[in-house]
Amino acid sequence: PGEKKITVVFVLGGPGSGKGTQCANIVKHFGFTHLSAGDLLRAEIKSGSENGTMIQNMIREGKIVPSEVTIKLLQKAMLESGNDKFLIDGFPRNTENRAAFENVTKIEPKFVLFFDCPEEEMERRLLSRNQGRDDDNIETIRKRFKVFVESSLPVVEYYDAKGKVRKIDAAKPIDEVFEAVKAIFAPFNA
Ligand code: UP5
Ligand code: MG
Repeated sequence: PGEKKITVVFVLGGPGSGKGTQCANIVKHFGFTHLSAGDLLRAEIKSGSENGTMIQNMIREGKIVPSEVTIKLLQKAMLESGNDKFLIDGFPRNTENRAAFENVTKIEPKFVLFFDCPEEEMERRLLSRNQGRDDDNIETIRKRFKVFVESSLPVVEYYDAKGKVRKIDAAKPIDEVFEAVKAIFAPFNA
């Protein structure tokens, strides 16, 4: 165990399950810093970094960007935040992401918040989001769903076996989902 007491919660769930929406609520009530791996990767594309084109192509195909790229962005954002409580949203997305994060940072998540939502509902939400995301088209959405089931759900299962998963029914309206989320984070208000 490291010297500094850092609290990390992984926020996982399928594309459009509401990770970003609920993280914004958690930040307001519980003093966490929200780090969306997808947002950090999209910012990296915009910044014109040398990895930008590679990241853009992978996101368009719904593929998972190499761990070292994502982990570097997460570590930098954690340092720059000055906070010690983090919601890491949309990461780890596969077993390799998970193992690499553990090895590099030595951080174990406090728990995993898992937003459970049927694909048809997630598809509806993504197709009506209209935020100009390159990956919100039906072809890429189907690829994202497939990668989620094949690569990301095993990460949830790994933490579930350790008793660390807090599963939320994410198909309900936003405020009802947040009521369930609040119950899980209540200890952090102390
Ligand atoms: N909405 C939200 N909650 C709702 C509710 N309860 N009822 C009705 N509507 C609801 O929500 C999506 C939409 O639904 C919004 O319009 C919202 O208002 C509405 P949002 O909160 O944005 O859902 P979220 O789960 O955050 O969806 P997102 O599309 O961001 O999830 P993804 O996991 O697909 O996207 P992410 O940005 O994490 O990753 C994108 C890509 O980046 C990946 O496919 C991958 O290619 C790459 N990536 C990596 O390679 N590595 C990483 O570590 C991370 C990403
Ligand atoms: Mg998101």
